[in-house]
Amino acid sequence: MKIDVLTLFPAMFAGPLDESIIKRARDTGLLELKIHNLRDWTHDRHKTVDDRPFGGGPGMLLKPEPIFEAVESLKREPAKVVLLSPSGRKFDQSIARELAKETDLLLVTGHYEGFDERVRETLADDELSIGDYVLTNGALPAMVVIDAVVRLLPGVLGDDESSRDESFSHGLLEYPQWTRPAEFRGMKVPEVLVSGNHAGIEKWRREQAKLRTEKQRPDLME
Ligand code: 4FV
Repeated sequence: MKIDVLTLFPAMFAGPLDESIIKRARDTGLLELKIHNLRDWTHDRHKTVDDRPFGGGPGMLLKPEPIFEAVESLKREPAKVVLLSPSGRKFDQSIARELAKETDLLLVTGHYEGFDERVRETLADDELSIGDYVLTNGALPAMVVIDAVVRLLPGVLGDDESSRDESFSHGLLEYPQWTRPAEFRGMKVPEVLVSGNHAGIEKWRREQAKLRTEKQRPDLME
């Protein structure tokens, strides 16, 4: 998969995407990730990317020209242009699975009060929000999307890192798990898990996942 990111804060991407599984995906060529500075598509001495909103109001908006020029020069068919903003559809595991089927993504991250509406109307194939809270810019949302999507790409997770039975894979939260020691400070592992009765273990785990979801995320049960 190829992912291009358009941002005013390229340095924010150094670190989170240079470690562990995402780093391995980049090293093995399963992911080609490029971070682009929006200011590279400005032509004035001050590299202006923002301006005041028509009709007044607080703050500044991202101007259309630099973003249009950047997207037009970066977009390769069949790349999907995705805006990151609080007014996007709520990103979740099913959308992550959806995006993992794409070959090329162009993530456009916001800043200030957001985008000139013509960016949304004309350039965006999709718009995603990572949650109902306001961040200082769209860099972290882009990294969240990249992490959730790339780990689903075939060959990225080793067999000991499966995405098979994890949270949201069956619409439920994950069942509780224990590892050695079987007893720690008097706290024992549930008998069923050391019983060797695999059918019993599967049944118990499904029940636990349901109980946890009902308690923590009843909205998921609907
Ligand atoms: C955001 C979110 C988010 C809003 C103002 C950047 C900031 C600034 N993006 N999911 N939540 N963006 O808060 O995606 O433009």
